[in-house]
Order: sequence, then structure tokens, then C-alpha cells
Amino acid sequence: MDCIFCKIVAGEVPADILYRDELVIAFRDINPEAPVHVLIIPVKHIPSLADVTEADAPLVSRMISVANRIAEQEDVAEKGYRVAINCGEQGGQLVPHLHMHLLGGRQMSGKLG
Ligand code: DGP
Repeated sequence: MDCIFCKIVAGEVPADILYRDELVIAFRDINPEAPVHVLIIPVKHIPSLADVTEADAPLVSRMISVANRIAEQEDVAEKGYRVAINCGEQGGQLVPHLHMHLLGGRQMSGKLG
């Protein structure tokens, strides 16, 4: 499948991977918008948040747990951080493989969009 994030999962495209288990991997965003900008993605290809079902509850829970763990590791947990999922064209999603952005290390703006 011609998906850049599937290629990162498969090790075919290099990435600065911070975490990997059977459900998710996490790696640094290539175009960081904050001192800490990490993407947490499912190992399996899910195109977007709109494709997540009830059966994916363990996966979504794991993504959140991993985001919290990386926030601790990256030393932004205490001051706070933002987690965001862009969904679809108007939601600002550019890569069609579900991913959660973890942003921290600076004051986030009050705007979300
Ligand atoms: P979104 O707009 O929510 O689809 O964000 C996609 C993010 O993915 C964007 O912040 C840049 C990042 N990205 C795109 N291609 C690559 C890549 O090849 N490697 C890494 N590490 N990040 C990428």
C-alpha cells in the first residue's frame, strides 16, 4: 500500500521512533510545530478518525496511554501538552493514516482552528 506511515511502520522509510508495540508506534513529526511534536499512529492502516469503530477501543486507549507516557518522557507532562487528531480535508488531515499529534514544550494558542 502506498502509505507513508505504513512504510514507516514497516521500516521502509526512516523515522525517529520513540515507541513501538503490537498496536501503535510513535515517532517525531518531520515538520515539528512545537519543541515536542510526536505522532502516535496505529500499526494497522486506518485511514482516518472517521473509520474508527467501537472494536478499536483498545487501540484508541493505547494511543492515549502512549501519548501520556511520551509526554512524561519528553518532560512536558507537568506543564501541559496538546493532543490533536485531524480528520478529513477540512479537518486538516494530510496523511490518510490515522495519527494523533502530541504537541508540547511551548504555550499552545487558544485557537484550535
Ligand atoms: P496531518 O496534517 O494531521 O495529516 O499531519 C501529518 C503530519 O505528518 C505532518 O505534521 C507532517 C508529518 N509527516 C508527513 N510525512 C512524514 C514523514 O515521512 N515522516 C515523519 N516523521 N512525519 C511526516
